[in-house]
This record gives sequence, structure tokens and C-alpha cells, in this order.
Amino acid sequence: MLFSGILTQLGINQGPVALTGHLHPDYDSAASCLLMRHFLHRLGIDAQICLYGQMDVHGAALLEKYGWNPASLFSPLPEDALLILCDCHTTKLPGRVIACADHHPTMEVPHIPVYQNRPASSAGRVIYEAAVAHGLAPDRQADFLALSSIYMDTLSCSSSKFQERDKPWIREIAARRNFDLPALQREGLCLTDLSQSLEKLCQNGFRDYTFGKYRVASSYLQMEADAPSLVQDLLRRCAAACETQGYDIWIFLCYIPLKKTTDVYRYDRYIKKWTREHHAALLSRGNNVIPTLERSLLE
Ligand SMILES: [Mn+2]
Repeated sequence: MLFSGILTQLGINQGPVALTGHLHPDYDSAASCLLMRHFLHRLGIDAQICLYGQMDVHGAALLEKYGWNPASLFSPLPEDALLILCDCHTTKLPGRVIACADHHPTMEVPHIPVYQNRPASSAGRVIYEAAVAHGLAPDRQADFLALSSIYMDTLSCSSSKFQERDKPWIREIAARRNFDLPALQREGLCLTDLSQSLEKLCQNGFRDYTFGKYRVASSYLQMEADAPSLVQDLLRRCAAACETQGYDIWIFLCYIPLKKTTDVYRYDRYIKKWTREHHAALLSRGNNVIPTLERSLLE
């Protein structure tokens, strides 16, 4: 039992309680620390949230939108802290780890006195269910954090991480609290706001790179469904930007998270042509697409 275990540990060990997530925390890390802090507070325990690394931009924006200040979750770790890991089961932080609540089960179980690590849609959901089992009644905020952590961690309930048994709970809690599920659905998919001007859209997520003598630019869209005419408009604009800004290559990525597809469009300034590659997977720009291009250019 997560919370009774934590209470036991706090009876044995002395020190300030610190909650943390994985390096470069995502929304679920932040939400699960907020949930843990909330429920511990109910049990009369004060805890500080000490996330570390760079928080992902979309997750931080969502927290802010719903009233939390992401920067305030990065308190420096107090000395002699008793650590509770949320959304992870190892940490780079010093201190004594007394508990973990995670959803990344592993063959190699670390030595943590209170170890709760099981398949779940989000770590927030693990903590929430443990609190309910401990007899704590979640308030509206806790319901929201648990629900939103599921949407944000599972591409809006579409990734393999999503647990089907959460569906009835999601429906019930959304109806009871009047949460806007379509809005969470959009947030979870990290969809690009397509109401922006074409000029802005063709620069969405812009990055540029220099590989040897080549200058490369890239931008992307994350869409709910195919939008061929919008994409054609944007490709024309990207090509024009490629020419005027003096890039050799422009990579334009169209992700459809729900269909798990990626279209990689590549414009070459010297042949003035686009090529398209379709992938039945969500490719990572930073880990797949650009490194592959870099290798091909430098060969
Ligand atoms: Mn997670």
C-alpha cells in the first residue's frame, strides 16, 4: 500500500520530504507530483516538489493554462531529503529514496522500501488510485490532474500504454465534474492550432541545422486528420521560405497522432522539388528524421 507505506517510512526516517519526477519531466511527472503533494497534505505531511531538467513545452503550457506555475515545481532539493519518486523509479538526485509510484514496470526492481510500479495509463493514475484505496476522497483538482495526466501520457487514450479499464472511470468523472473531454482530447494529441495564419503554420516548430555545407530548415504540423489542401498551401510557402532564407533543404513533417502516421516532405532548393515519404509510425524529428538526413548529407 503506497500511502500506508509512506507513513511508515516517515515514522522511521527523519528529513524533509521531496517529490520528484524523471529528468526533463513531462506533464505526467508534474501532475503525479502535484497529486502526491495534495494527498500527503491531507495526511498532514508537507512535501516539496523538486523536479529537475527542462520541462517539455507543451506540458508546461497546459499546467499554466489550468492554473499551476510550472517553474514553482523546480524547488532546489533540500539537504537530507526523503525522496518520493513519481513517474520514475530511479533518480539522479541525491537523498534517501523512500517510495516510488511509477507505471514503467521493470525486470530489475530497485531497492526502494515502498515500491509501487505497475502498468497504468499514467503515474498520476497510480497515485490517485492508491489515495482512493487509502480512503482519501479526491477533490475536483485531483480528479482533473489524474484525468489530464492520462490524456497527456497516452496520446489521448490511443497509445498502447492506455488501460481500457480506465474508460468507465474517465466517463464518470468527466460527467460528474463537467470536465471538457474534447478539449483534453485535443491537448493530449498535442495538435497544432490550425486556425493560425499560413505564415505562422509553415514555421510551426521551426528548427534549423547546419550539416557540412548544407543549411537545413524544418517545421511540422500535428493534425487530427489529413488536410491535403492545407498541406499543399504550406508546402508552397515552405518552398518560398527555403529560397528566400537561403536554406538548401526544408523538411516539413505532418504527424497524425491518432493514425500513428508521419509524412516526411523534403524540398531541395537546387532541384526545386518536393519529395514525400509516408511512414506508418510516429517518427521523432530529433531522433529519426534529422539524424537520417544528416547521415545522408555527410556521406
Ligand atoms: Mn508517465
